Amino acid sequence: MTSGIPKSDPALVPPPGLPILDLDPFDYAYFDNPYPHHAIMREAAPLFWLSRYNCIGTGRYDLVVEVLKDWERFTSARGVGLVDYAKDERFRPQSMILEADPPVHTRTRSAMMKVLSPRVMRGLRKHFENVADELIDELLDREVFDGIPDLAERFPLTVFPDSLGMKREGRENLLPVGDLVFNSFGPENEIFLKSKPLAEKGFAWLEMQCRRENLAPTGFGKAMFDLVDEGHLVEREGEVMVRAMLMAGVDTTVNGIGGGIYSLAKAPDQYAKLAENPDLARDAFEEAVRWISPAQAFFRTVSQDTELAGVHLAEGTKIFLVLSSANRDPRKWENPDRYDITRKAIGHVGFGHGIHMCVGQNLARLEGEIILATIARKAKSLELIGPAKLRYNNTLRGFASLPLRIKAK
Ligand code: OVM
Repeated sequence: MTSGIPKSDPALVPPPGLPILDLDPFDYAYFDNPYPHHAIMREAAPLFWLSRYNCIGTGRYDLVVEVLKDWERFTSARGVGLVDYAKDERFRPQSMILEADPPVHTRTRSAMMKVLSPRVMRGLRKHFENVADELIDELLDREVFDGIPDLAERFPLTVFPDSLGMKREGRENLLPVGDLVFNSFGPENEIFLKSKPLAEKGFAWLEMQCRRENLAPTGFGKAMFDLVDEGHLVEREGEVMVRAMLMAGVDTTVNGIGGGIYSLAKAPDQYAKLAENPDLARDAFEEAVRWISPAQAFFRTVSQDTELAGVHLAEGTKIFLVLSSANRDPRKWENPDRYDITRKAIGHVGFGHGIHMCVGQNLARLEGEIILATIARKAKSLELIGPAKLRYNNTLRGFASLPLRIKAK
């Protein structure tokens, strides 16, 4: 494993006229309360320069969308983190979907869409509901529990690897590996370095789990290798795509579900509304993805000299896209800081936008909806009874601990 360190490039200087921000969007203080920092980024100008990382950034909704739409000018193939694959060391073997542009991306994305199709999702619903039923019943018996390990981690860690068809042993490596991969999109700071030793042995293990001989005869993994057998992908591509599912599909849904539970526990009026009408669970989850933005930010790289918002951008400039800020941009959202399950949250960029928009979004929604609906059907109250503790990650926003009490209806 190599260490991905962004080497700030002295050739990259701030375009004239841009506000220069000295804030660090990857330090503990920022993560403790990112919202005032988002406001600074949004209000400074459409684009700003981050002096600590020598890159452009935007926290405005319309610009985040504009950049994400335009994959030709703003490439993903040079990495979607701070590191520029054209200049720096890659932290891990390059993804053929996340870190690729068309035409490669078109082929791999289409394979992933087949594996995670709406029809496949419909086939999973009943099983997911049964698992959620049993889990929430157990938690209702306990009444007091930690919403992260006991629920937000447990549910996806049960249903996701099983649906993929992966072996049981070693699954404890999934979260640490995801934690490190999502840290690696940011700088090599203390948060990144602390997550490294925990994941080191998981990387080799994960590579092995992606091989066809280690996958069950049914599930997403098998479906991916069926596409290999049909000639859509070569063997190694099949493995890389299974790896992408395992790296991208666990920590994200844990933080999405944790964020959904936190959102509802912090807004008792919204929980009451949901408990009255559990059919709102899918909207409640969607709004939580907007309000929390479990995936807070990604980068793109300027592929050729261009202009954006009237600013000249040099080829090779990294652009920091603050999805979480766009999701609370008052230019786009009314009362953006309010968690409102009846809001039309559609159009948020919590799953991204454009050709790279989260390919697992319907699986994430299925998991999130089912957990929130099951709680809402069975519990008359959902209360936070102690301090919510953050889990620090350079890309993901979520919690390490959520002390909760739920009472049966
Ligand atoms: C991949 C990959 C890994 C982590 C996250 C992700 C957010 C994709 O290997 O393609 O998407």
